Amino acid sequence: MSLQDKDRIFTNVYGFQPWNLAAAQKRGDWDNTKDIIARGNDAIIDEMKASGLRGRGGAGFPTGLKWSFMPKESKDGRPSFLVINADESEPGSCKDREIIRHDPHKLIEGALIAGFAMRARAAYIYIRGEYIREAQTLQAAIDEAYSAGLIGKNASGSGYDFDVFMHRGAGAYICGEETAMIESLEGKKGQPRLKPPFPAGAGLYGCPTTVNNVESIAVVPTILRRGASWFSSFGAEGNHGTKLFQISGHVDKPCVVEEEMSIPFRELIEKHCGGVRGGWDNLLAVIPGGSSVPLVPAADIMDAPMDFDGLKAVGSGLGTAAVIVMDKSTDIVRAISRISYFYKHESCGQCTPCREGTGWMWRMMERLRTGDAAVEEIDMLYQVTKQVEGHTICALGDAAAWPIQGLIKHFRPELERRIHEHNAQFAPETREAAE
Ligand code: L3W
Ligand code: SF4
Repeated sequence: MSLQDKDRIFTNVYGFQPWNLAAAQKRGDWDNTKDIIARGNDAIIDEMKASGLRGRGGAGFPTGLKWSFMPKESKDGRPSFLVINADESEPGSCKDREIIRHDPHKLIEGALIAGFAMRARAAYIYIRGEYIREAQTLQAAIDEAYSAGLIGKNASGSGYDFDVFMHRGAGAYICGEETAMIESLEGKKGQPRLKPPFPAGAGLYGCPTTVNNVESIAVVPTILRRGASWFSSFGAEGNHGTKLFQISGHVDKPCVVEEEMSIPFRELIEKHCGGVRGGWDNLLAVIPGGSSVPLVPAADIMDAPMDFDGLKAVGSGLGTAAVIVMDKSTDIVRAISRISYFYKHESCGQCTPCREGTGWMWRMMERLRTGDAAVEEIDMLYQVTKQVEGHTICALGDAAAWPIQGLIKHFRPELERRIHEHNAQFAPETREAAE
């Protein structure tokens, strides 16, 4: 089970060809887009549902179903909007960056088709502030598409008017959360809103809005050209399609690669990364979906299907498919502590369990890193993660709790070893002997 070149959607992911419109059209982008639009809004949504595409931004929510939540009729003359999440900030994630750098027309064409299907007036692409060159490329591609009449008035000759705007973020991870992104687009502080209402009911400027990840939108034109059954022929039941995996850490050749969903972990790494540094016996653990999902120890991940359900079955998740491989040279406690620091730093601070809990958990993780703690505090830390998980406005609280829970579940002996070692070092008899 693995993908052949002819089945890849992102044929220019490594930038061997130019990103510009002429080159994109040679690769098949913008080919009779008008005909796809002529199929009609509901036919497109039905095709997307049949394809089995699940959101590629982390949550894996069925894309066609999400689109179907958008109203068919405008209430009080309110427009609908598509917001595209290009605020790629999850540690380990670097796929949307490659799409924007090398295949931006796939994203813009996808925005038009998705926007049409949902009867949206415009798409706002919210791009991570640090992506400076990517923002330049994206804006240049949007300008090309306007000049060629592909978007704007009578987009692609379809009779449908559709605008695409790019908006640059300012460096906050939390603006990748869909409602914080909407707040930020409205010019406010990027803080998540309570859900419900979901954006489809009340989103940007109070109007019906769908927020989709870059990859979710960029695959839309190819799915509609090649057909839902082509896309759904890849991957396991409920986990269909192809997927950009981003593999970093202790492999011989880190890379971003499009592969079939559900490919077993070991096959993914052997085929594209040249294996684990120092051989398979040297593998310690893997964070398979970006820093928000729990780590999986080596023995459990080897044969795991790299998809939403396969990784859930081993206590983790696919997230954005940012696969972080750690060999036995990794200080695993330090690695998770560093992730804890990230969430403490990125908490927007509006709910107490997250604002106070992320700082508390990080300080506790630092004590466990040095061993300056009591064994009972491991359980106390676990209890605190449970108080944070599920008790916050957005998923950042969960994201801060889960990596620590994974560490305690799988590496408790290592935490205890450090405590015992530290205590032995500072025991009175040890100190006296040293003096
Ligand atoms: C209408 C309903 N809409 C759900 C929509 C909802 C959203 C989507 C998924 O978090 C995860 C998070 C990170 N009526 C609906 C409905 N929706 N029920 O479906 O919603 P949800 O709440 O399951 O997830 P979320 O809040 O969007 C996203 C995880 O992704 N993550 C990755 C983060 C990645 C980045 C990046 O750099 N790209 O930040 C990794 O695991 O932890 O669990 O649209 O409106 N009844
Ligand atoms: Fe803000 Fe954290 Fe609450 Fe999310 S969970 S709204 S980041 S304080």
